[in-house]
Amino acid sequence: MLRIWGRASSSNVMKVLWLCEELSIPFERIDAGGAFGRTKEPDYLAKNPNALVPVIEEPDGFCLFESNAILRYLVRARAPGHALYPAGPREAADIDRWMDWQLSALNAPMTTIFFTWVRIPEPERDYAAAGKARDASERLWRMVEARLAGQDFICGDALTLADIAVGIYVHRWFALPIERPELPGLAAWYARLKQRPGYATHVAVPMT
Ligand SMILES: N[C@@H](CCC(=O)N[C@@H](CS)C(=O)NCC(=O)O)C(=O)O
Repeated sequence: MLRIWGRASSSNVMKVLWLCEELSIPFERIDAGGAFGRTKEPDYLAKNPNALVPVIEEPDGFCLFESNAILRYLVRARAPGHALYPAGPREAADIDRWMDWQLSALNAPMTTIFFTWVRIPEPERDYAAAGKARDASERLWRMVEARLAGQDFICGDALTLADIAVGIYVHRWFALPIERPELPGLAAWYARLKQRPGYATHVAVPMT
C-alpha cells in the first residue's frame, strides 16, 4: 500500500490526501513533521534530504518528495491520462503553470498570513508583515477570480491538479480573520471544492 509521510495539518500533505480520495488510492499515513518530529532522523533524510513533509513511499521502496511532483506521479502511475492531469502537452502545461505558480507566487504570502494567525503566538506576531502578505495574496487571488470567469475550475470545467495545488489555500483565505474583497467566482469555486469528499475531509478542516 502507498505510504504517506506527513502530519495531516500540513497543506502540502493535504494535497496528496485529497488526490488519493479523488482517485480512490488506498494509503496509510504516518505522522511526521512539526511536533511529531522524525524528519531529521537519518532514515527520513534518506527519503527527503529537505527534512520536510510530505514524502510518499511505494511498497517497492520508491520514494518521492515535493508535493506537486507527487501529485503528477500519482496520476501518471495510478490513472494515466485521467482528466485530473491529461496526457496532452498543452493541457498538461496549462495545469503545470498553475501548480508552479502556487509554489512560486501564492505560497509565500499565504504562508505568512497562515503562520501569523494560526501558528505564531500572539505577542510575537508581525501584523505589518501579515498585512503586506494579505495585500499580495489578494492581488494573486484576483488572478484566479479572472481565470474562473465562465468555467468551474482553474483549467476548464473539470477538476485538475491545478485546483488541488491552489485549492489548499483558498480554505485558509476564507477561514482566516482577514479582510477580503468580494470575489464571487473565487467564493463559488471554494463552495464547489467543499462539496468534494476529499476536500471536505482533508482540507476544509479546523486550522492547526
Ligand atoms: N515545496 C515543498 C514544501 C514542503 C514543506 O514546506 N512542508 C512543510 C509543511 S507544509 C514542512 O515540512 N514543514 C516542516 C515540518 O512540518 O516539520 C512541497 O511542496 O512538498
